[in-house]
Amino acid sequence: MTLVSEVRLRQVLDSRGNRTVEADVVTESGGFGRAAAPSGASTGEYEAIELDPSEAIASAREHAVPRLEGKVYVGDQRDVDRTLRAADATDDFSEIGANSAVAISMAAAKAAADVTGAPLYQHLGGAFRGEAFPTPLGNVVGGGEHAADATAIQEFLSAPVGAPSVQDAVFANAAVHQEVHDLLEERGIAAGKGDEGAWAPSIDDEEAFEIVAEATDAVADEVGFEIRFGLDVAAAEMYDADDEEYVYRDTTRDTDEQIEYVADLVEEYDLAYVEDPLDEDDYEGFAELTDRGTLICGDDLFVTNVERLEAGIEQGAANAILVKPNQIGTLSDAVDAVELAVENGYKPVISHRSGETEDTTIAHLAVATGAPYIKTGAVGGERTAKLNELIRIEQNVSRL
Ligand code: 2PG
Ligand code: MG
Repeated sequence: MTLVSEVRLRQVLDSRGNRTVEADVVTESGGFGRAAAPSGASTGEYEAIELDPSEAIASAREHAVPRLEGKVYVGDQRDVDRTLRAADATDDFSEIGANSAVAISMAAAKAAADVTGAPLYQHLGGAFRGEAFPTPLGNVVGGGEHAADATAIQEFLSAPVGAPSVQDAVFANAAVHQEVHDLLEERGIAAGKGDEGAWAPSIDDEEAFEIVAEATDAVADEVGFEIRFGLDVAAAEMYDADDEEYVYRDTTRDTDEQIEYVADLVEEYDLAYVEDPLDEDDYEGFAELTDRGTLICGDDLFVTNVERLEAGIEQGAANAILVKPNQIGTLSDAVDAVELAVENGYKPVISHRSGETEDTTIAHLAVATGAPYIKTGAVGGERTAKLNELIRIEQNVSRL
């Protein structure tokens, strides 16, 4: 056990070119860890609070750093995270910022791993894992809050469920991404990329379904294993609470129509996964849709928060939870959410944010917790940082 000797905080750039918080944690024995906070665009109403990075850093320097330096053992992650909560003294990290908290929390875990000489996934509990790696869900077409004038549904996610290895799965998602490009080109549709590197063509959702279905089928034929696809509807972003309806490009749907629409899509396209098909307050609607089949995942619904997940478990809302450490502020809280989910038969899906850095913590977290899925894009440096790390971990564990 070695004490935290220094916590350094700075602003760096994220993938959108926005400033974010990076933390270095140094230990008395010379251990070192560095991590950076990601940032969402389609943030849930109940997420922990991200402050302006300069304010978050100033506040963390004032309240948290003095409680950590020389006082907390770096290998005791729960104590690190409890100290961050005590320093903040609010429910939602609105004092020091969830961005400062998560960067310090993750950097401390990396410093602890460095001290022991173990890879981060082992330090986080992955020593007995490694047989079942997470299936990466790769964003190949998207719009919503991640790109202007593109699909209403935020993400169309390639899901290579039959891949024999993580490496095969990662390459398959990149191939689907490429195939989508070729199909768009054949149709004469120009497309730039959205925040997560997915194609963001100015097409309606119907055409996106056609293209993604064709692309996943074509790549599945080529690679010889099953590739399905899924969605992040991010429906809270399209929900108009006054009119109680979901607003699409050319149409609106009330809650019953939304449930029928999504259930029909699941059937028609054999969707492997649907995230946030309904508004973040609609536990009942989530429960109804969960009864209709497939993986229904709560992101804005649960915001990696065990209390919100408990409410979901009671009502049978969803059967999967998206886990984003910055939504709740610490690694301990994120792991608690994973454990509660697994105990209750919910699948944890470890996830990136639309604004990311080259930080790879979530790849290690996914392996360490034995999560069956990880959502971290298909292409782009801040996405491939995690995907390539998964490939390395797989090789390390399996000695491929
Ligand atoms: C989501 C995420 C990541 P954001 O909605 O699941 O894909 O987007 O980080 O913008 O909330
Ligand atoms: Mg989401």
